[in-house]
Amino acid sequence: MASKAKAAQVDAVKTLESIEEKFEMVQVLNEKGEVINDKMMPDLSDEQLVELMSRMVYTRILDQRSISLNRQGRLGFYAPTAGQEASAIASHFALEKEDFILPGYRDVPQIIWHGLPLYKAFLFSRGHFAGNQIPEDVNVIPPQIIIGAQYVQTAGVALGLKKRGKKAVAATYTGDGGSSQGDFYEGINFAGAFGAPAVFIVQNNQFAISTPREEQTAAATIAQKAVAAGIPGVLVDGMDPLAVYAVVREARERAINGEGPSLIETLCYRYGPHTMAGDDPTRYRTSDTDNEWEKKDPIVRFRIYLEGKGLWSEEKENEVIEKAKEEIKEAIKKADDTPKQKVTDLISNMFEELPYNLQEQYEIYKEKESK
Ligand SMILES: Cc1ncc(C[n+]2csc(CCOP(=O)(O)OP(=O)(O)O)c2C)c(N)n1
Ligand SMILES: [Mg+2]
Repeated sequence: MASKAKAAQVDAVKTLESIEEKFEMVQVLNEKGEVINDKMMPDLSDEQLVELMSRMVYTRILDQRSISLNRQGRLGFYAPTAGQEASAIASHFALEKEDFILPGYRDVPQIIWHGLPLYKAFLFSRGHFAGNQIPEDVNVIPPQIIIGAQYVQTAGVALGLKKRGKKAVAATYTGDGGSSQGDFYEGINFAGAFGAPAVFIVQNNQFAISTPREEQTAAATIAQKAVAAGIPGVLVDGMDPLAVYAVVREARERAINGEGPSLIETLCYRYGPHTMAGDDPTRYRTSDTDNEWEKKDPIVRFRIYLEGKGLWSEEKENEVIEKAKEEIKEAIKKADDTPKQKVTDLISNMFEELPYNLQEQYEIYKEKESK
């Protein structure tokens, strides 16, 4: 006769539910640009607020121009960023020059604001090796294409910073899709175990190409995945620049104070396609959902907030737009003027010492290129 099941000692379902409900979304500005959470209001000067807005507007223009240049065949690989400006730019604004950034392919704006010259970002898009030659004083590594791989690398960079006694963090970005990768878990777990000063950001734009967030994980939030690694996790409104700045700044403070890494999920939306390589978002998203998210636009809400404080105007915005267009024009010209990549460049840039088979190929191409 089957023995009666023992009464459960703990209610595992209740434990899960009680954890999940704690991950409420942090917000400072609502969709109308009103402050709804003064306690979280970051300590930013008027000048810094204007700078943050300027960078977001500039980045939106850069996105529009990049899409157009791509359509003209003047850029190569490009992953659109519109809609993600609060998530990407305000999170980066909370970092310092000495911090390291390990980006994914959609995080090119953050590394530009960290110091990568714009023309190099365009060369990266064209697959030119010079786009991945980062100036010595710019603490970034080239954008990662392998989903999630940068999370493991970030744990290593952060541990290196800790061992050298630096007051700096390693910050990284992946997407909602990236949070399903093994590298994601390995990275946050390792950094947690070693108390490494890392800031792990997941830009949850709710789609991994066409796969919706709901099919990505049974977890109610991505932020709660921090619990298993024993590190703090925060869910933040990724369309709200002030909330994003506040939570990333706090995570950075904890990290440099020796309190280890954090995981931050920024809930946002990409307005455009996944990349310019040809996916059609209308096949996996409705225009109703697009419209709903465009109402939450980070630039619109920040503009209303700043205008209310007398810090922003149409004139100011136009100045930023003109500056962006001018700089983009100069940068694309500089990219055009960069000598074309040769096969020998590609080979010689891969290794310090060439293996014999590549040495042979190198000689063959050198000969061809000399004609
Ligand atoms: C390891 C690996 N698997 C699959 C791919 C193909 N791939 C490129 S982008 C992408 C979706 C990633 O989505 P997400 O992490 O949500 O980032 P998003 O593009 O939305 O910013 C996939 C599966 C890849 N680049 N690397
Ligand atoms: Mg995504």
